Amino acid sequence: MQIDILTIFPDYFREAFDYGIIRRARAASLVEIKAHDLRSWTSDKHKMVDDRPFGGGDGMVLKPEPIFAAVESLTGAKRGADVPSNKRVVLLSPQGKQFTQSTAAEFAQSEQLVLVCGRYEGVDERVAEALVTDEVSIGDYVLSGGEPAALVVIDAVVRLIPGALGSETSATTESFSEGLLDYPHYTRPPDFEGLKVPEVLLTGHHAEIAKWRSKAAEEKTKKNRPDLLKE
Ligand code: 6GU
Repeated sequence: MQIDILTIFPDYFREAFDYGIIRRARAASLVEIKAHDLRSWTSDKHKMVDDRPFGGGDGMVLKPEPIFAAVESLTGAKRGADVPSNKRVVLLSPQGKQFTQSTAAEFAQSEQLVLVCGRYEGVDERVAEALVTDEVSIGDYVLSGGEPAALVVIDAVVRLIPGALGSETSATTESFSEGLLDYPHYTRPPDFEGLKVPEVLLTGHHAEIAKWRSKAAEEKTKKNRPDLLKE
């Protein structure tokens, strides 16, 4: 997979992909990740990427021309409708559809992912209307730019690329893939300052342990994410 990030802060991503699973996936050539400076697709001498909003109001809006030019040079497609089905062009914005584990699984199937990071008070809407294949948000809060969201999306996607995780089963038993949160995990010591590990986990009785884990996952979900149980 090729991942291209379009941003006015390419240095934000320095070292971001040098750790853990993403580093391993890159080293194994499962994914190549590049951060591109949006300003390199400007054609004026001041390298302007933003302009004032039509209709008035506070703040600046990212101009369409550099973003359209960048996406065309990275994907070969001029419009979202012309982007081949093995590629995704994704606008990261608080107005996007909620990014979930199933979005991550879908994106993990693609050969190229272009992530467009929004900035300032917004991005010219023609990018969402005509250029991208998807517009996603990572949650109901406002970030000052799409860059942290790009990191989140890349992490969630790369670990789902076949071969990126140590064991192929670990992605299917974790939180959300079954509609529930993950079960609680414990390691040594069995008694930490009076805080005990549930007895059943120390027995080696695999059927009982599986039963305990499934019940504990349900209880944890009821406590922290009751919304998931209603689905
Ligand atoms: Cl993708 N971008 C910004 N700027 N804010 C967000 C977001 C994205 N997702 C949640 N909040």
